[in-house]
Amino acid sequence: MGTNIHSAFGGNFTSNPQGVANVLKDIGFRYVRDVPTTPDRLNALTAATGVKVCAISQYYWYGSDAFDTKNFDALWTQVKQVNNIAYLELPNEPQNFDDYNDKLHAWTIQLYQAAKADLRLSAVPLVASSVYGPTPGLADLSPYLDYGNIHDYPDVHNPAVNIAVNVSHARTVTGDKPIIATETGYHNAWQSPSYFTGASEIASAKYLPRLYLQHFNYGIVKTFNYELIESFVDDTFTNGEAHFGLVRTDLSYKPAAYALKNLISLLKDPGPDFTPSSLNYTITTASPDVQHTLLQKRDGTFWLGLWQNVLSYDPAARQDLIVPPVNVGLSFNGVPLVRAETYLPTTSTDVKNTASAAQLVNLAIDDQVTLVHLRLAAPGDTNADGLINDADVATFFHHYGQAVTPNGGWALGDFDRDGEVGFIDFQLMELNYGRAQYSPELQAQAAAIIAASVPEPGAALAVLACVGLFARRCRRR
Ligand SMILES: [Ca+2]
Ligand SMILES: [Ca+2]
Repeated sequence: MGTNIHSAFGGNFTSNPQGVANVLKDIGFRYVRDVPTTPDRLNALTAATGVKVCAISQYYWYGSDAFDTKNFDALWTQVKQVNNIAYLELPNEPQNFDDYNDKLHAWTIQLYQAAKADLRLSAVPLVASSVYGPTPGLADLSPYLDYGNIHDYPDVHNPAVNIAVNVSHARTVTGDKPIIATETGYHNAWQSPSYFTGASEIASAKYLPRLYLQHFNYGIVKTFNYELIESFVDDTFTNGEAHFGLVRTDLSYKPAAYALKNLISLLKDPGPDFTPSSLNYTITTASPDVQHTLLQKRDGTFWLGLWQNVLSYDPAARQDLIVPPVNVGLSFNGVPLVRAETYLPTTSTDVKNTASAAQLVNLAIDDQVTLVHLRLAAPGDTNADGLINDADVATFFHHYGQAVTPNGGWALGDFDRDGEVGFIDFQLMELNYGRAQYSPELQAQAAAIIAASVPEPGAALAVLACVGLFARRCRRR
């Protein structure tokens, strides 16, 4: 998750750089996006926070001259001074300028060649410029680019409203390459005379977590909020450009800053990439508006975000809306939960509700994100107490060979849900016996055991042999 900054504009970046660093670290962003105009300010910020930079590769903001090749050498001199560059992005919204096409073509090729020739920057991926509408005239630049780019503004609407069309426009430039959203967000100029009146600060704190989760659902690999700090003071709340920030010009937090801080705090899982496993789950609700995002952490637990995809703010009446919660049931194909905890990150990281050793979780979902942390029972854990131990083994062997109902069978030992307590269930129990975590790797191994479960002649003999082996292992413990 990233955010946009404007270090070249001065403000807090010159008067209170430590304050800016503290805000970035406290919210938890790992990326910032900015022009490289003032490398010293960016380097001070990255040194203080560890954040990485998406460098908008243009020469300050002077119209299309910013990406006229006469200025390329000057831009490149700046880029080479910036530490911690994670992305080199082509110029910002070039279609604001009538003469953009030829200039952008020449600039893109020059940036590509300069980057590839630079020892430090040759592996840094290039991100396309964001575009307004289908832009096949830029498709020939795709070979130079690693990522597509969208600027995804929902205006006053639901967070998901423009994602699909923006992605389709980006794909006219970069085809099926992965997409980064280098800008998205809501402003809070609720007294703006224009149609784009923004949303209240309260509504933004509900919308932004939904927006990030929706981007994840659409496969967008990284999303940058626009922007970290309000651009200037506007006490009349009539100028949208002043009120996109998560924090005000005095660095005081708006509700959305807390919401994203809480979201990051609950969902972060730093470490190397891993391959998540799958979850067989059913969401039962009468509401057509309930949407969700499923995530997994390295410890094997799942995090399910749910919300109603409805307005939290009425832009015509300029007031917050009170959205009644709807009932939502969660179940897992007969697999019980060891524990479920719910959180409301818009306002807090505190646990709201818990359930233990349950087959079904009942939730009340409104227009803010509810995060449900799910620890499912691992195969072998008949009583869903989080341990696979001799008590489970005793239950399992007591029912070994029995036919059971699909939904009641787990507690008796039918861990692969095939209607009987059999050899595959034994293999699954042995896989997890004594282990503290049902990691994604173990979940993948369990799925492979089930996938390979074609009954063969001689299986009964194998069962007897393994039962003997397993019993010895149990005694040793
Ligand atoms: Ca157990
Ligand atoms: Ca079974």
